[in-house]
This record gives sequence, structure tokens and C-alpha cells, in this order.
Amino acid sequence: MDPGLGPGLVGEGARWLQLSEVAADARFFGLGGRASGPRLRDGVYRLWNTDPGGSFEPGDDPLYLTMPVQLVVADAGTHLVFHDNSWDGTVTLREGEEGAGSGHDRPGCCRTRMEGGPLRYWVIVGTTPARVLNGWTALTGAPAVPPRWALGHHHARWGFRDAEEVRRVVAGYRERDLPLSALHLDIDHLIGHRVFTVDGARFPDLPGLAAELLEDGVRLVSIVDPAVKAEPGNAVYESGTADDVFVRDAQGREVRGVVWAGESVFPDFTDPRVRKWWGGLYAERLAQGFSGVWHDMNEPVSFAAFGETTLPRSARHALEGRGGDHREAHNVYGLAMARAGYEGLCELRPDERPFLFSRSGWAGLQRYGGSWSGDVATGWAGLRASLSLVIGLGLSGVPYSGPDIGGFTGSPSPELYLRWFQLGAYLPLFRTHSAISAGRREPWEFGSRVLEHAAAALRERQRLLPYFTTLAQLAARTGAPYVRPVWWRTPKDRALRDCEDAFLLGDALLVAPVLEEGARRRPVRLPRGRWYDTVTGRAYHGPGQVVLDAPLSGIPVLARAGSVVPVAAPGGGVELEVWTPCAGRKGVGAGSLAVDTGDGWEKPELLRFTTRVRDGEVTIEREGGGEVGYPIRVRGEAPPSEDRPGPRAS
Ligand code: NBV
Repeated sequence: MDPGLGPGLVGEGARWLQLSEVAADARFFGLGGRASGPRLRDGVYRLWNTDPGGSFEPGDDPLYLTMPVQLVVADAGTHLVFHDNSWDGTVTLREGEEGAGSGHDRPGCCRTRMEGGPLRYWVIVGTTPARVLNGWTALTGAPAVPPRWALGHHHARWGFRDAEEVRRVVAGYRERDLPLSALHLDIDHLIGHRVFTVDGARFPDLPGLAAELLEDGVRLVSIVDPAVKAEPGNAVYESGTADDVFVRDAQGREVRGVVWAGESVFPDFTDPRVRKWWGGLYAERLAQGFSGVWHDMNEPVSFAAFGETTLPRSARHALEGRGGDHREAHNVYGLAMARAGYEGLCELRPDERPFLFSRSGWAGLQRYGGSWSGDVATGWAGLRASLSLVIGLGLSGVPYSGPDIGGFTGSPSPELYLRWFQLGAYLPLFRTHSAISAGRREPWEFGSRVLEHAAAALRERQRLLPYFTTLAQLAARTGAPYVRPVWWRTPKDRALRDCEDAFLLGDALLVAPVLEEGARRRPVRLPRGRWYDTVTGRAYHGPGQVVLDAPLSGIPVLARAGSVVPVAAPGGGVELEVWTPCAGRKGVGAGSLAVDTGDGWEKPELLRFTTRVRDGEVTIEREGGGEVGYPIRVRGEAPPSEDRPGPRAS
């Protein structure tokens, strides 16, 4: 940042530069999915959706899903800035410095430089991060609610050879009594990688296989890449050519690139007519028995020996009728593809909510589905990056995402795999996945100890499903992500603003994954209030830091005093786990339950409960009156007597 330039605006032909100052204590978050976060430190962050190629680590930037939306959190308040412009650009951030009472604070600053397009931005100012995110989703749309099964465990792999291998993997889960919700088929089930085809030699009766798996409660999810192999006889290419749906250059020639299937063309999803055509193609996926879709390579990627691995900037796009080129369309290509898929699925299967997640996207992707980490490198750094991505995406308005558990490349050590699995069990998309050249990712491939502990994580996820389905509803209604930074309710706690190795899952739980090799204990920074270790029931009092055991059998998870967590009851149905509230008038706790109405569109009733200690007894009430209607299980050390908060964290 030029120190001579104060806040303001500088035009350079079609380019423009906007400079702003923020408070000296402010921290930056967001800008889509970033590997080095969630706190965005001093640096240059590019706004150009990019496949890093191969795999990525924390230093790699940009990645697949960027967006010009940043959240600024300071003592004075939280605000969000959205540069409503999809062109290439950079955001240069510099955190401020406080003069330790000398009165010489240096403010933080932010320089947004766009290569073209309008200067049009929105600022949402609020007292709390929750209000700001609420305003953000009011502007860009409510997050789609995934079907219930999509909140269970998914297993994927690039490289399932055939139907038999798929059966073997699913049987492996079943035989070990490990819950599995979905199995994903990657590009290798297609004929020569052609989108919307099935290799009948290796998958002779896919609808039959899908029906068979469904009997075990396992759904099939299909990868869908945007590129269409350009060859006569390819039905998708022929139909697209007849309808004139592919991106052209200024001379009117089809723009060709190379992707997995070979020489390919690219549908122009920025044209409503093309979206309609593409959406109709999902009929084939549904007929094959797939329950959901996984959009890949939609930055979009076109392989190149040198230069950028995407479409030429001169490629023409409809841009909703305005007309323009790839400079403006590039960053919204994945978003528009998601819209095409989502709207197609809604029309083709109107009674079910679509399940869709996409590697690329832009502001508003949440209306159609979620995302995932992409090809995160296997290693402890990759594990950390995957948490940063999920938190950053949530703060950018996309609440449903998760990493490739175990990492995309190579073979994780049993310990790394387990720690990744244990983290993943608390993230919205809970999916094991890896590259064709990488080692296996089934939980039984890492020895009996890992299997035992991974099974416990899987069972805990199953138990928490009613909580996850409630969080999905809350995200849709309020914009609050399932996975929230630890400062979510206490943004003025500066130590928490800098804490990147733990997160809140909803309001009730604080999850502290193990991100370091060999660690069997870890420091956990607590927000204010009373927190219970969910294994021992022991209480701790925040704000402050405690050191907790983190044995291989499980990562530390704490529950907020007074919270109500809906969980699966041992005998079926839902029960309410109530974490003993603090004593006294201030000790009122609360929690919600979205009453499951299945995978259709019926809006579930959202019940709200309050808890308090009365005459030494934990009580629970349903807001608005009426029966609580669910069995209650009270947990957590008994409350200390009035106003004595119990052991304090240091
Ligand atoms: O389709 C193959 C992979 C997929 O497994 C992965 O999840 C995507 O992020 N895909 C990328 C293309 C190949 C990348 C090297």
C-alpha cells in the first residue's frame, strides 16, 4: 500500500483501485475459500478462480472459489464489504498496529484493485457477526438445505475400477457396522471421461447397483464436469451444437480446450437458455440412479502446457443477455453451472431437495449447494488448510463444505488420517476422498486402533445428526454457518479473534481438532462462560485457555453450559441433551430443534427451548409454551452454587 495514499478511489482507465482503512485492532476474514486462514494476514489475495493443479498447501493462493467479500471484525463492530464485480482483481490486506496506549495506532488497510467492471459495492454493518452474515444472505440468498442423508458420512475415490469394487467398499462399511450415507463415483465411471455417460462394461447395471445400495441406506453421487467432448456421435455434444450452447470466440468459432475426455467445448452457463438445456441433461443422471451431484473442474479448467489453464479471456459469454467476455464471466462460471444443475434437478425431481456441491463458485453459491476443499495435499499442513477453508467459506456465506479426509494425494500416516477423520466428523460435508494415484481412505485400511477410533467418530456423527439437520435449517433461516469461528458470539475477545485451530459447531459445541503430529494434549481457548468437556463432564470457565487431553480416541469437544443439543436417542427418535446451565438469573441457556420433515420442501417447525437451574434442578421449557415433547438427558458437572463460577481457565 502506498503510504501516501489515504482511503479513497483511484481510476486507471478501465481499472480501479479502492483503498480503505480499518481500525488498528481489526482482523480480516472471508474472500471465499483460502488455504491460509481463516484470519487473512498481510498479503495479496487474488480474485480469480483457479485450479492450483495437482494439489495445494496453505501457501497456495488463489484457489477454486474466490469471492470479493470480506468480513472485518474489530472491537468497534463487525462489517462486511462486497465488491460486486466478478472481474479479476486483488485484495491487498495489511493489519493495523496498536500503539500500546501511546495514541499512535496505525490503522489497518485494504486495497482492492479490479481489472475492470463496475465500482459497485455493498457494506453491511452490524453489531455482531451473526447480524452481518444475516444481512449477507438476505442480499445473496439463503443457503440450500441439503437432504438429511447428505449430512451423514460420504465415501469417494477417484479410481473405483468397477461395480464390484463399489460393492466391496460398501460391504466393508456394512460388515464393520460403520454408518455410510453416500458413495461418490468419479470420472472413471464414464465412457472415456465423457460427461453424462456410463461405462457399461465396468458398471453394467448402474440403476440396479444404485437400488441395491439404497437398500443399505447408501446413495450414489455423481461427478459432473462442465466440459463436453467435441466429437461427432457424442450425444451431448450433438445436442449442444444443435442448440448453440457452447462458448464461442469473437469470430463466432467454438472455443475448444482440452480436459479429461480430450478436445472439448464449454457450455455458456451465463445464458439462461443454456442453463435450461444443461439442467435437462441431469435426467440421465437421475435415471442412472444417482441421488446427488458433485461439480468439478468448473473454474473452468482447460489443460494447457503453458499459460493459464482456463478459457481465453477473449471468449464470449451471454452474461444474462448483456454480452461480454471471459474476463467478466470466469469467476461466475461455476456459480452459473451450479444454478443450471440445481434448477434442473428441482424441475426433474420436484419432490426432493437437490444435493449439489461444487468446486468453484462465487457470491451466492449457497443458494444452489455447497463446496469442498478440492485437492488438498496430504500432510499436517493440509489438515490445517482444510479447516481454514471451511471456516472461510462459511464466513463468505457458503456454510456447507468439508475437506477430502486424509488429503487428496499420497498416503497419510494412520495418525494423520485419524485426526483428519475426527475433524471431518464435525464438519458439514463429512467425506473421505483421494486421487487415483493415492492410497486408500477406508477407515479399516489404517489398522485396528484407527478403525476403532474412526468408528467412534462415525457413531458420534450419527448421534449428532439431529443437531446437524437443525444447523442446516438455522443456516437457511439466518445465514449463520454450522461451523463458526470461536469469536462468533464474542468478537471483542481479541485472543479469540486470533485463534484458528478450533471452531464452534452451532452455538452449543466447541470443537478443538488435533492439527499437530504426536499431540495428545492441546491448549483450547475458551470464549466466556462455562464449558463442559463432553467426555468427562468436567466444567471449565472462560474466557481463558485450558489444556485438555486429546488422546487418539477423540479430540476435545466442549459444550456450552445451558445449551440444548438434539441428538439421536439410543432407542431411536430424538432426545435433548441438556448441558447443565449456570446457576442464577444469568444462567438461562437455550437451543433449537428443527423437526425432521424428510427430504422434500416442507418447512420444518423450529422448536426453541430454554433451560435454567431452579432450586438445584435443571429445568427445560419450550418457548411459546406446550410440552417439551422429547426425552431429556442432563449432562455436565452439577452447577456450583450461585455466582461461584467454578474452576477458571488461565
Ligand atoms: O475427477 C478427478 C479429480 C477429483 O477426484 C477431485 O476431487 C477434483 O478436485 N478432479 C479434481 C480432477 C483431477 C485433478 C488432478
